[in-house]
Amino acid sequence: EVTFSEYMRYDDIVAYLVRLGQEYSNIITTEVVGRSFEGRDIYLVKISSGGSNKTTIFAEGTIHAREWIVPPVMLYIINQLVENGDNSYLYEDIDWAIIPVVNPDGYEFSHEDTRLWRKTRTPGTICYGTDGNRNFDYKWMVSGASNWQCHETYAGHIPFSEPETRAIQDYVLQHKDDIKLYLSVHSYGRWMLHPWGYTTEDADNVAELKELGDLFAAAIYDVNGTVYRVGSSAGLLGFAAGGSDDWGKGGADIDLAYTVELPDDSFILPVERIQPVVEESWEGFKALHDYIREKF
Ligand code: 0X9
Ligand code: ZN
Repeated sequence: EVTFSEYMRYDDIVAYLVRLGQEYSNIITTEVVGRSFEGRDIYLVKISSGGSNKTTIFAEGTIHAREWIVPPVMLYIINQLVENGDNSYLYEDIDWAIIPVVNPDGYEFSHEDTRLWRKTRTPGTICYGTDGNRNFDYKWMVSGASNWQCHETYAGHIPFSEPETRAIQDYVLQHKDDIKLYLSVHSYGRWMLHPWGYTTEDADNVAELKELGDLFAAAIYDVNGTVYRVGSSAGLLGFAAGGSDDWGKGGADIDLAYTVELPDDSFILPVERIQPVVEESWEGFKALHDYIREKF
């Protein structure tokens, strides 16, 4: 069963998703969209009231293993959409496609061995792992990424070298005409980041990106007073190319793409923080939905 009072292991997350898929088969389907390097199934959950080619919100999380607050936030979105009857309006016109854990190998490794593990678990000749969020094929390696396999931001020997990032690529490209919002969920720092990460030049639609980012931040602020900062990745955090958000916008042509950096000021949050963070984040995601539903 799902819990927001402790951090769940990957097998328990999958068991919950599969159980939901069986119990609420009219609105939720689970799909294995890829297999991690170590052979774990990568699950995508689709929530839809039916029909085809509907406007879709795509969200992926846990590309980075140590960001443990991300899985609960992803699961809370799914839980609230499916198990809370008051929320059915949120999938009336809009489909949701959610990959809660992109990097299950790293996530499990961060539980079993190295708590602050970030990368995948693909072995190199000397070191393990590629930074999934430097591995996407848009302006790959042009800034803020490493070609050294032992570095935390190792971009991989080629773009999309990782089965985990390829799973995202395959799904998103297959559904790119329907996906109107691309979300990459990370921690930490309370940032709502929009492209670009590879350059400090403005995106063509920077005004709209900022406007919607501000709506997200305002909805969250109203819950517990948590303050998010909104702006471009490179401008606020510094250069980092090969991120999934930049690829979503520049590679897959999804105009509205973001990286959410959840609270707090560490990768390690006490379990008492899970419930307040998932609740406030949910208000932010609902605000994003409302905008997308209105616009498309
Ligand atoms: O550096 C990252 O990959 C993200 N920060 S994290 O602390 N979660 O690692 C920020 C990514 C922002 N987007 C791009 N740079 N494209
Ligand atoms: Zn991250």
